Amino acid sequence: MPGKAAHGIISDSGGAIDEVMVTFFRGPRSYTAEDMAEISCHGNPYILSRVMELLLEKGARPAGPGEFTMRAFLNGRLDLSQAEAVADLISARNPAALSLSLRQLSGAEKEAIVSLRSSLMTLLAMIEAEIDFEHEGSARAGFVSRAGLIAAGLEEMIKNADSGILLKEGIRAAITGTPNAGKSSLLNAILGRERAIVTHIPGTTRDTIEEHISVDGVRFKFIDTAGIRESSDPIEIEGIKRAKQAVSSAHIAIFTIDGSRPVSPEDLSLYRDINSMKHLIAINKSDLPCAFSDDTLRSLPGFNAAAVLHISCKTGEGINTLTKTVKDIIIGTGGLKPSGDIIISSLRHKQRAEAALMELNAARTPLLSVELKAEHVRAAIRELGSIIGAVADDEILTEIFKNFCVGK
Ligand SMILES: Nc1nc2c(ncn2[C@@H]2O[C@H](COP(=O)(O)OP(=O)(O)OP(=O)(O)O)[C@@H](O)[C@H]2O)c(=O)[nH]1
Ligand SMILES: [Mg+2]
Repeated sequence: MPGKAAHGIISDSGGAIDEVMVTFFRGPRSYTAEDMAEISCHGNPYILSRVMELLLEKGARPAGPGEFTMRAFLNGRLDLSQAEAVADLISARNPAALSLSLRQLSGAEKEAIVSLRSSLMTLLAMIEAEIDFEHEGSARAGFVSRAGLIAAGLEEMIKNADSGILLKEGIRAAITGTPNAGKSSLLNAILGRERAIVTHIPGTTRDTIEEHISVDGVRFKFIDTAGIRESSDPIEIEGIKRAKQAVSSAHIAIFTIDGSRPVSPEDLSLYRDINSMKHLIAINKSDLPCAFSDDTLRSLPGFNAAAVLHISCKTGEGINTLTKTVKDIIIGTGGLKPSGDIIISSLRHKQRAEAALMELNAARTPLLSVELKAEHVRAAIRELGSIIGAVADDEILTEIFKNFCVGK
């Protein structure tokens, strides 16, 4: 009977395999909107594979990655942004990402996009009326103000998208500094375990080491990197190259200095390389006497640090303050939005929204012919439509669903 679970024994020619519950869903009231049966077995991999074998023998086939969700989309049960939210939900690893995926799944994003898209359609209708009847004046004024409003809405959405993407994917914080500053010790202290090798030998770390950690519900990726210095060792040179790449693609750098020694020319030269990006300075080894004052750093040419902190990876002093400060710097200066203000939280959606805005702005160019205006607005409508799947081509669909785990 639809919606009711039945209890029974599943067996093959060799006898009973498991005691199971079977639930039958009659379409369209099912996940995919098709008729579906769900068999709940006991979670033993051996039992599961026996049951699976039996079903395959009887003519079933395993679902591909994202197939259930793709069917739900093709059958109109979910729009594209909701289908993508399912994938995000499955992989959400912190409360902020979870709440964003749930909002997207509930259709909050779809609603916002549909509303902007229908405003664009009204705009298009106004332009087409102008083409048909050539009554210019008042229609033109209406176009300018309406187009401006829609563009502002899109801009706001795009501005907040980075926060959404950051919250979902995590903020990359790269630990950089000269050899022996204590970078690997810092990664270990942040994680609370001995993840990276620490030795007194300068040049210990070669590869970059990345680990995720949640700070107050925000996902971070801390990256330990090779100490930067002149080197002739090919392995170290490769490590330094990777270190520089990791730093340049990070959202924030943690410039680590050994506070027990005077600031060196190498420290100064490295600082010049990173001072244009968002960064803080961690003066490490505060358990030892400090060899220079904060003022020495503050008077450095191009000093631009968001914070200067004293820490000791040995005693743990200042480590919690450091992670909180990193988070505050990102949220404060990056204007990380609370999840309630975020509509878009995927790069694909942001790119489509940007493309829509570009088309709309092209349509707003003064003195453009009405025909061209209409053309640009139509393109903007198409771009927004591709977010929710109103116009989805096969390539986009394959790309989206291939990232799903098998069976959802
Ligand atoms: N006293 C003291 N020693 C520290 C502290 N942090 C690190 N050290 C020591 O400093 C040395 C270098 O530490 P690492 O963490 O390996 O330094 P690193 O910056 O990763 O060095 P490379 O990987 O070579 O670039 C080790 O001997 C650590 O034990 C600290 O807070 N206090
Ligand atoms: Mg190291």
